[in-house]
Amino acid sequence: MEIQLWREILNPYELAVEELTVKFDHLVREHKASGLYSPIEQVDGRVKAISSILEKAQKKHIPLDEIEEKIEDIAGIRIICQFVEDINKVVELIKQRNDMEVKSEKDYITNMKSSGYRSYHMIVYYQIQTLKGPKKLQVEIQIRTLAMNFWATIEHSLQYKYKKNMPEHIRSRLTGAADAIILLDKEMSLVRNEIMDAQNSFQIKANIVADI
Ligand code: 0O2
Repeated sequence: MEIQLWREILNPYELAVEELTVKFDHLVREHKASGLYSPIEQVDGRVKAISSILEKAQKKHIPLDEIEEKIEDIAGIRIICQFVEDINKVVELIKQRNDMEVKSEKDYITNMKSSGYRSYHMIVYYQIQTLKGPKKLQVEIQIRTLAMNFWATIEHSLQYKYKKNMPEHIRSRLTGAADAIILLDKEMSLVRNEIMDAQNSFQIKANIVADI
């Protein structure tokens, strides 16, 4: 396919990623401006590289004219949270919006992948405006904690380095690290609960004093 044709296909996805990044970043600012805890820590976005699209199409036997329909993650947004509990809050925030429509969800947190990968995936339909009029696109939103993201980033680079031949001792280290990440997220949740409890009892005390 000509590079010009690729540009035409990918341009709308670039717009979708830019718009959605701005919108999620704005949600963070809205929480902070209202004095609320933001379940979103960080937002990243990317349009899949042409080489990765072609690789996926080949792997899944997808004809070039079906790429936009069958490759759901041409546009990708990654939302990073501090705590596991924040992930569900982000999922609910997305479901409540009327500028995106959820097509499907994959919960790799409850059902961890055999690699050790954990993350919550949503495919949403998102409409952008182009010179030719409105266009509805699919966007993959990955929601994960900082710790899950650390693991996935390292594992992704190793996957890239070794392709299909990751040495067994590295694979088993990654499995061990995935278990450690589960534990770390649990420990951090306990810390979070302590902080919330402390804040609640402080609030209750403050209310009692105010009533006297
Ligand atoms: P990239 O480079 O991130 O774009 P499949 O790709 O066939 O496994 P499917 O249906 O396309 O499955 O989607 P799935 O399983 O929800 O995974 C889509 C994306 O999730 C991947 O995109 C990765 O970003 C991430 N992911 C899934 N499994 C793993 C894993 O074991 N390790 C890491 N690090 N990331 C994972 P791409 O296109 O594979 O790659």
